[in-house]
Amino acid sequence: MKKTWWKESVVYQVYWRSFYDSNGDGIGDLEGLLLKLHYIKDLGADVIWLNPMYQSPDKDNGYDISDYYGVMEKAGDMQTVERLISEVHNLGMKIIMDLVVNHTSDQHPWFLESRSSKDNPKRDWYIWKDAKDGKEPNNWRSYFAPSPWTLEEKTGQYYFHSFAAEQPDLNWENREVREEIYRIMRFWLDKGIDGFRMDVINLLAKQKDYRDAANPYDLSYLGNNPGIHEYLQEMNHEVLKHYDIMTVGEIPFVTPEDGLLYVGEDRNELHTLFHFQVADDMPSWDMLRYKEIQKQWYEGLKGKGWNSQFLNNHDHTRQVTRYGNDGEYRVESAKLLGTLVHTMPGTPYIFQGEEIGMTGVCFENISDYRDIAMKNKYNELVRRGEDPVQVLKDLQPLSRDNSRTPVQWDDSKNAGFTSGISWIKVNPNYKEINVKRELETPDSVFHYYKKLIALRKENEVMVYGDYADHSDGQEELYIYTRSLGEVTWLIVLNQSERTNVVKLPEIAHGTGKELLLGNYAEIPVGDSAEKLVMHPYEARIYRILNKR
Ligand code: ISL
Ligand code: CA
Repeated sequence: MKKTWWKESVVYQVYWRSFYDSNGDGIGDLEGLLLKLHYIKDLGADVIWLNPMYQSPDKDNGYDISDYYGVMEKAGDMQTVERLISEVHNLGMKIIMDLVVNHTSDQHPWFLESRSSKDNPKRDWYIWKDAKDGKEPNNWRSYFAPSPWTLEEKTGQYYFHSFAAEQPDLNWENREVREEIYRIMRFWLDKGIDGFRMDVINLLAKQKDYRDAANPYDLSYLGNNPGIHEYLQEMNHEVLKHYDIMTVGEIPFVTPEDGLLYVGEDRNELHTLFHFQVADDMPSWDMLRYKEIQKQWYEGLKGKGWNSQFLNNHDHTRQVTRYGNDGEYRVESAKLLGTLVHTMPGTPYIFQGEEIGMTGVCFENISDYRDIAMKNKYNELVRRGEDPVQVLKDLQPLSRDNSRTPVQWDDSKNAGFTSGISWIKVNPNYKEINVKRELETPDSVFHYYKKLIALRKENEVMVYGDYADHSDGQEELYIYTRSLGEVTWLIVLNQSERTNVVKLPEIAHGTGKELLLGNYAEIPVGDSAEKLVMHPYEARIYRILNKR
């Protein structure tokens, strides 16, 4: 595989509105990020992924853009963005921005024009259809609404939205639309950013006939439609290939086979992707499924394309709560999951707060939640007659707000996030879990992450090493190797609340092993050349010493 900086990097995701508030209005902002840049640098991250900060009515936390050339007032202004880009670069890091071009806000001037009349020149910039039998054009659902079709009374047609009604989809078939998007991309790249995280980029092309779906709840009809690869190749040709950048596509509903069509190195589309097989198939931890997914992606992309590794982000419940143990073994388990993400093949992502083991939340009231996806779903079910208490309970575990509460900086009011009233409640556990304490505690989650990242910088095997699973079929243990040339690393994880005896694969027998990193302090007792005794949620990384 060709060596590139973005394969070797660790990306840190900044959900700025919950990162740090510099002016006391209760909302994190870019100035706040500037004030805390050294913290990200100290952790060792190489690249910052900044969630959307463009001008927006903010119905979906910035994923509904009304001006791609403007900056949301809450976030800051253009000057601050420019300062941010140069400060990040001064610190030797890079910054990538969100590119949200499947849809705009319904307040974008393009849409205001488009909806105004059937013969408006911008009519065709969005997707308009006539009613079918006096109803929506088909039986589909949208991500955030019961139907992806909303009626525009004035012109009597429906417009299409894969997400909320406030997020109409652009019509990528229209050449003017594409050209305008490429202009926007060049505008930001010319400001010096180092790439894009591309929001639901495989949704750009739509099914031609909008036929009814057999199962409308399986939203996969929204993505990977004919034409998508032509658009991405055109985008690459027009814009991407002219810059030294990284691109990561958010690509739901893909298997490794079609994933490769997006990131194959010979395809001239994207560098890497987020697929959602783990998130979609695993509401909670499922070791066998996880191993299978990793194996398939490893084999599918090997030598041809590059993967990304993550277990949470701003849309998915914090990993220690969803996949680990956020009670008795929070610290161990947060470190174990970090070990996993950073030793799997692909570029690892850290979502802000993950590095201190932040946990999900369970607010008492629907009014404490802010997430449009959750609120719309709640309203739909309650309107349908379901019990509001039960509905809330069912939606809580995977609510996107689980990961959106403010970063906990210290044990002062509002966790030191804001001096004002926070836009979303702070997790009540901030007195125990916060950055200040993490920095002061030598064996904290933060310091463990720091070591993990440093290891990646010093050891190419972590980036380019071959992967092999030696624990097929085992439900609590994950034992795998990464190897590059003469170097072999062995990673052993005990993803359970029990002490487990681990039989080592033959490759580790009769040779020495050097423990490079582990999440327990004591020297292991009971270990031998053939087996290890592993504590609950214990994780170890060994270097296998070659037989002489
Ligand atoms: O579950 C998912 C994939 O199967 C989701 O995470 C999915 O990727 C998602 O809902 C799309 O997310 C992105 O686009 C949305 C925005 O609300 C999210 O925050 C963003 O990450 C619409 O722009
Ligand atoms: Ca602010």
